Amino acid sequence: MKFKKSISANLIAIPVTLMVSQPLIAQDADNDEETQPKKETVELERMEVRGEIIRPNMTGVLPEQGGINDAAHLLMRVPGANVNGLGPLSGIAQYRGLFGDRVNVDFKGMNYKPACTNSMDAPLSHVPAGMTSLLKVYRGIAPVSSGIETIGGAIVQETKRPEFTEEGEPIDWTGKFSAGFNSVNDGWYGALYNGLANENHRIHAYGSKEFGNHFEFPGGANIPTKHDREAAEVGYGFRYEDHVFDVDYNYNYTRPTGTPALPMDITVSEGGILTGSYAGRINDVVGIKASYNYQDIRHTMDNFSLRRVRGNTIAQQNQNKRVSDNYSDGFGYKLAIDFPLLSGTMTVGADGDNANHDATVTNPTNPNFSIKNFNGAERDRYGFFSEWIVSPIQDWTVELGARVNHIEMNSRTVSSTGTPPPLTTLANNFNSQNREKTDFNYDLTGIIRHNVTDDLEVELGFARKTRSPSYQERFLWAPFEATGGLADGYLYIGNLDLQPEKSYQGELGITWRHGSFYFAPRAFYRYVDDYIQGTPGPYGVAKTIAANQNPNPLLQYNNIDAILYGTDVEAGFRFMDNWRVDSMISYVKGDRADADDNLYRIAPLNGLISLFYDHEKWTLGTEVVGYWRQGDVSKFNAEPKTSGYALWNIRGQAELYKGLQLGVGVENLLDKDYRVHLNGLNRSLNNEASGIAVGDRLPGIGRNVYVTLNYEW
Ligand SMILES: [Cu+2]
Repeated sequence: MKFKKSISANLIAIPVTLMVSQPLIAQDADNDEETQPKKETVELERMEVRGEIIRPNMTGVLPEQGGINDAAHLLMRVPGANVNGLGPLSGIAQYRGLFGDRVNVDFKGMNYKPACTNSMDAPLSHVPAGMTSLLKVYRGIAPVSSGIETIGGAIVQETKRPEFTEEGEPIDWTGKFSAGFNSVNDGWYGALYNGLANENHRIHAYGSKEFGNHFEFPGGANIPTKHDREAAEVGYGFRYEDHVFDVDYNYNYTRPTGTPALPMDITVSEGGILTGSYAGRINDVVGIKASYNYQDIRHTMDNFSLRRVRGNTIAQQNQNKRVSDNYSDGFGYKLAIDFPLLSGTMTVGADGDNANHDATVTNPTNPNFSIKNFNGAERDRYGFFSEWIVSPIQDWTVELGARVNHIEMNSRTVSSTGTPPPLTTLANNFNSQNREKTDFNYDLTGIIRHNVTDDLEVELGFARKTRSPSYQERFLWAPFEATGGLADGYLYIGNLDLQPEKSYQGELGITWRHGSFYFAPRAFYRYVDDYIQGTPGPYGVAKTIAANQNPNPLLQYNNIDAILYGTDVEAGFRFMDNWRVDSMISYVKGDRADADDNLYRIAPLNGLISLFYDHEKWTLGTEVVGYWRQGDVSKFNAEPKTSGYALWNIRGQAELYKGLQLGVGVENLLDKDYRVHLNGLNRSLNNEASGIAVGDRLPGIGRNVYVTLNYEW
């Protein structure tokens, strides 16, 4: 079948994961297949040990054994992808200049809904890097089946599961223990996985614990960036012939953890995701995948547990203390059926989710002060999609997708007590308006792939994608910084009249591999009609309230037009049997189309190049990560520019004993002092002692020596 051929032809080396042994990768690839009874052969070559393309257009990343706890930070190793790091465990996925709700994160068929109004518990933060077995990113245009709203791309996060044994084989016990230490924050982590399986049943349990102090940098410490998190997962699966059922429960308990880019820090984030899934084939012809999930998350943050609160006297400080309690709960489902159609494969499906958000703001020293920030803010999505992949003539593949989404939003009435009267006026205004909103959106994709030769594939794609406004963008009724983690220090108000975003995207990709060389450049151009962004305006009472709290002009979410374009490239080669060079480069430019401005929070031109020596029992290498200065900053919120920098890392790994791997490395070897453009602006008074004023860019981590130990059986 042409499609299968195209998969193996697309296996190229991705310099995304260092220090990972080949057997581990091969096993993860097996895991991935094993959940889909329809086997697709994915060949792994010796050279391709750093990652793989799981299907055309998809890149896989395995958790690195370096100093990473936050799974979102793995994205820094994917071309075009990056992370908005609000804190050590609060990374928001960014892909080609779009981030937050615009990038779909799939975990076991569900889309996690952060409880925090500022996304401190961003989707990738629910499962730690240590428990993530594979992070997959669709490069370029994400298929319509990959999520309900995928305007900015799609990411899949996976955890380990045992594989069913073959008929007649005994019970198989597999496990993995991993632990590590980072010197830059005296951080420790440990994770233990155990799985038992026979041919019909499988169970697994996972647990992890991680904690660390504030990150150091050459100017001092970035306070607060301490973190403390526990996570666990249990699961049971059952197989009968071609039918596999799985039930998993994934739980996260985050203790006080800093987010210096935001006005508050996490005090508790706690909750779980229950998923049930079925995958099967009927008569070896029709494939069915179905899943259901339920999530229930509680999140509390404050501005005084981990940082100093503003005020010269105790009384002033007490007056400024704030606690915010946030909740999100909801359920989701997905059904996808695939079958042969006109020599291709057709997939049709339905998916949806209902999410409810509540948030209050109180003052622990003043029981009369209470604000209902969000009350029953509801966002319900109902989608239907179809996707057809066909190879009409040899060496040509066509992928066509269509999706319709019906999105319903509503909010209960809000209130404020013990606050200045103008706030009550705003609450009454909000309550008197019609808050029930319905959007009908449709997405279309069309991709053509052509295998010009066995070594060269060319891809041309077009997509129309949509996104309805978030609950914050529609229902933020008073000036707050509850912005899904924008971290620009501005106060925002929502807009009930917002229209959904419509994106039109063109994509050109080339994958060339010849012998031990590979080269895979991609270019894209995107026009977003009704892109949602803050704009200043009169806004009456709200503006008066905002002016008393924040010198910056109040912003309201509005529809503008935006253009994003850029390129991302990965390339490398292997030489003299044991040496390899891998590199990647990412560039994106974001412009406002209807005014003279740049888009906010766009990653500067960045790249990575590495040189490694692979021995049978050990690997040693070095890499340089470079970020150009970012001068194309947004005017609407006076985004500061960032200087460029280069970091030098050294990494080594050795197999001490069968299955036992020791990793050692130094990141930022020269202890460079640098600022990370995507991390947002400092909001913590504690950082002033280290020369980082409120409103300054936050520092990147200083020199970090790490040690990791992994034992797999
Ligand atoms: Cu929060």
